Amino acid sequence: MTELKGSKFFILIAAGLVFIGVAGWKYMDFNAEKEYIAPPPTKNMPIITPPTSPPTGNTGGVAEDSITEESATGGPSKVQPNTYTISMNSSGFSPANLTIKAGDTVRFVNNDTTNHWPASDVHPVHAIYPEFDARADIIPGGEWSFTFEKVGEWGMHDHRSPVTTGKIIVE
Ligand SMILES: [Cu+2]
Repeated sequence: MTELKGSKFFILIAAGLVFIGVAGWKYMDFNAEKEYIAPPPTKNMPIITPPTSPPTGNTGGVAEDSITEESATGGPSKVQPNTYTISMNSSGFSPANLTIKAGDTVRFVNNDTTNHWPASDVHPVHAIYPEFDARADIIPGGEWSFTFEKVGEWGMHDHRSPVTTGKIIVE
C-alpha cells in the first residue's frame, strides 16, 4: 500500500511539474509574442547622427567622374563633363594650375578659416573672363562652382588676397 501511494504521489508530482513547465513555456511564449508586437518605446533613446565633417578638399583636382571619359564600347563618344575641386587654404589654391576641357566644372572649396574669393584676372576688375568671378566672399566651409565654357588660359587670383594666383587651362 505504501508503495502504491508513493508511486501515485510521484505521478502527481510529475504531472504537476509538466503542467508548470508547459504553463511557464506558454507564458514565456506569450510574453515573447507580446514583446514582438509591441516593442519598447524608443522615444527616450538618443538620436545618433553621423558628424558632418567639412570638405577635405584633398581631391587635388582629380576628376570625380573620370570614369565617364570613355564610353563602354571604347568607341568615339561625347565626352561627359567632369567636375574638379580646387581647395582654397592658407597656402593658396591647391592645385594652383589645372587643365580641363571646355564644359568642365571647377569647385572652389574654402578649407581655410578666412574668406576667399576666386576670380579671373586682372585684379580688381576681372575683365579677362568676367563670368569667372565668384562675385562674393566664399566663407570657410563654403564653396563656389564655375563651368568653364571658353577655351583658353585663364589666370586667376584670390580677390581677397590678390598675391594668391593660379591658372585654369581650358582645352
Ligand atoms: Cu580681384
